[in-house]
Amino acid sequence: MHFFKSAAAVALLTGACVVSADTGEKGDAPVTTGNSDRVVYEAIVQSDNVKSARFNFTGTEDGVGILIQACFTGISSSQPGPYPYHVHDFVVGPNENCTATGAHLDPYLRGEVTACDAEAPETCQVGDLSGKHGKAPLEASTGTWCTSYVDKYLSLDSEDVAFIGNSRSIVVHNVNKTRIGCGNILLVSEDFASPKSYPSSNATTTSDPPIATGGATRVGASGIALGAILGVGAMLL
Ligand SMILES: [Cu+2]
Repeated sequence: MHFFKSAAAVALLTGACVVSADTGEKGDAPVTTGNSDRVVYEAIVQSDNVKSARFNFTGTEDGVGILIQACFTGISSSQPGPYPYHVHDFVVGPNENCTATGAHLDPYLRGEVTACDAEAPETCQVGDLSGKHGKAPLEASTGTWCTSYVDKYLSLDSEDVAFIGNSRSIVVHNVNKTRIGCGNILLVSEDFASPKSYPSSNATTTSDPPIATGGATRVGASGIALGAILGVGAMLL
């Protein structure tokens, strides 16, 4: 029998008629702990429609959740946004095939029939970053837009079903859900000496990105370079 707990069930019991958050067949996502702020993952998305979307993932000082810093640049202006983006289950396929990344990371089997309620993030698909924290707005088309937040339900522990590493990827979508760019989430450092020493700069453009070897898409770059890009986010800590 599935464990089912949601406000909807309460509503049925009380006879109320409300629209509410779904939760997973396996329940709500638990808050993750033990996420070291010395561990750094990153993902870089580049495609015909996404000039650049860079993501940096680290643990937190108290180990609760993951700090995510992201900057989006030059998403095709013919698509005014806002743009959803998510952690997907699998790596990018050959020839930058985003379809190969599969579905959203959803270990608690929540599904996506009902949209994520950002007021109840534990009920959302674990990988639904934009559902929980907001989509990338029009500014991501016209220039660069950055964001920074802690997601309490993703994990840096390879034993955790909400682990972002190994085979996961980031996919950026158009408004109509079309996949317009994707990149693998790669480990940068397991013991980054000083995660808060990223130089702060207003880096708005970078040199040509390195091409990943052995990977299926153009991903890569150094954590330091990304840190520079994301310096603004680091300053928000
Ligand atoms: Cu997605």
